[in-house]
Amino acid sequence: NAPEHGTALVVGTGYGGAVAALRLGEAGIRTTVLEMGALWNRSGPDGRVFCSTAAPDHRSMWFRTRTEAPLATFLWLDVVNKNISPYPGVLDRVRFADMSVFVGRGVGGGSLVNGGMAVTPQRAYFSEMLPHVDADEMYRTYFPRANAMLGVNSIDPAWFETTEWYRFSRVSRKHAARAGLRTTFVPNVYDFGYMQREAAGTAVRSALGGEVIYGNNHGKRSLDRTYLAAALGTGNVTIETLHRARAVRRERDGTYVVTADRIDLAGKVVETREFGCERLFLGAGSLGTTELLLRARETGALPGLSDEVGRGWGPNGNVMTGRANHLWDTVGANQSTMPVMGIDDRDNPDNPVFAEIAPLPTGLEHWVSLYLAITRNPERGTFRYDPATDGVRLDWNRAQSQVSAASAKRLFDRINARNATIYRYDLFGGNRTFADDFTYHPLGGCVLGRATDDYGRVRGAPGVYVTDGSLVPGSIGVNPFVTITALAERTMSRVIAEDYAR
Ligand code: FAE
Repeated sequence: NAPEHGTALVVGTGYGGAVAALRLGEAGIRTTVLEMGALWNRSGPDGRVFCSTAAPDHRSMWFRTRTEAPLATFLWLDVVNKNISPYPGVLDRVRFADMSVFVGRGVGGGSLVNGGMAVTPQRAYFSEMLPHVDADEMYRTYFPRANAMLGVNSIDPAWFETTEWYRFSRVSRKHAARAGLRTTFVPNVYDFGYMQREAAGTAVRSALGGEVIYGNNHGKRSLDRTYLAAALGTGNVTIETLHRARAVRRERDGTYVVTADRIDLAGKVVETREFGCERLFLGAGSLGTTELLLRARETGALPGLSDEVGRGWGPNGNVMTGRANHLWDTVGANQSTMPVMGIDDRDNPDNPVFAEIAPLPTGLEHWVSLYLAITRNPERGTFRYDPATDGVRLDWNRAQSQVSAASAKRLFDRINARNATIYRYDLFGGNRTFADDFTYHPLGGCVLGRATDDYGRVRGAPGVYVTDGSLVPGSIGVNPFVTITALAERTMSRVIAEDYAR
């Protein structure tokens, strides 16, 4: 296979990859994008692109025979997961020894499966995590740019107060208030105008139809409708789907070659291709980018990479928990899948927590208040290359997760005490009240200013850049995609102005 020379190559179509693709395309640079997942634009036999959470089929998960939803059971029954046939479905759960990581697969990456919560971090905590980044510039230029491009909007507070679809949030707000805790609205990329039409019965239901972790058929401004659509619109960007980048090497002339396996819908490798490029932008996410760079360093393909590659990983302190409400405190059979409110105790110096009030849309009253708490867990994990499997292992243990669970427990013990309520034991398996063994927010592995310079230029590999969540050092205190997008915007404007001008 002769290398096919393009000017720039992007790996991954999540937030980091999508920003890179658009800004390169706009600058007139011919850009090829490799994405291991599928393009989600064609309806199945049921007339829908994505399957629903309640009735998952082959489209739900990445090559599985059974779904692996985050909430395993309900009333201790295994009613949530279903048998499916293997297919390049949209949600993947990557299992390491003591931590599993949920990620999106497909054109749009995590934006296809996530809850759409679009939160700009507190400035003080952003600066604590990323002290070398000019916060003035971020909050003046790049956070506003990211919010505008992603189509972030907020729920109409008047509608929120009256609609049955957010009763679950109002009940949790009341319980938090009794414990002296503040709540705040959380912006989202889901179109709230569309959601109100769903509620009125004039639009097809998506968020109000139980759709989220296996994709939304309507309403959500995922990246394929924002950044990636704009990138393709430049005429300079092409996306190769079902292409999994496996290896990176540097040629004598300083260009790079990425080896990628093209798979079919059964997961079989049908072709191995080489893509040459002058500059390589890694947007394969915290797991994908770190694995590519670790493998390149450890197999000797890019021996100059820093020892920092693989370090500084964290789950953003994610913990889920559920509380059992009193019979008179109904949360409603009808629940929107898009969270819009969080318990905001981030300014508590003893135990800062941001706990989102999560829906549990089963179509039945269940009296459960569910939460995704984002704690400030300072523990960090390390990825190591395993030559036996040609994959990576994650050094992260249960005691490290316990730090997150303990912090969430301090907050929810307060709420339970003031409301005379208890935790639910039936949701996460093993009678556990806190699920701290999985994360939706993998961050780090190629931390900004350590494995890269302050603009994502990979140390020891000139012309290679990281633009995704692997830059963020393990914690950002809120849901991460706005931060990832804003940092990618900052990197791309610097790289196009400086590196391409040379
Ligand atoms: P990401 O979006 O993961 O994109 C990486 C892309 O690269 C994917 O499309 C991969 O398929 C692809 N890829 C990986 N390896 C390769 C390879 N070797 N070759 C080719 N392609 C590859 O990365 N965040 C929020 O801010 N708000 C939320 O409400 C929220 N809810 C979430 C709910 C769920 C269920 C999940 C899973 C995540 C949620 N997140 C949320 C996290 C958010 O989606 C995540 O931080 C970003 O998607 C990460 O963006 P990256 O660009 O780093």
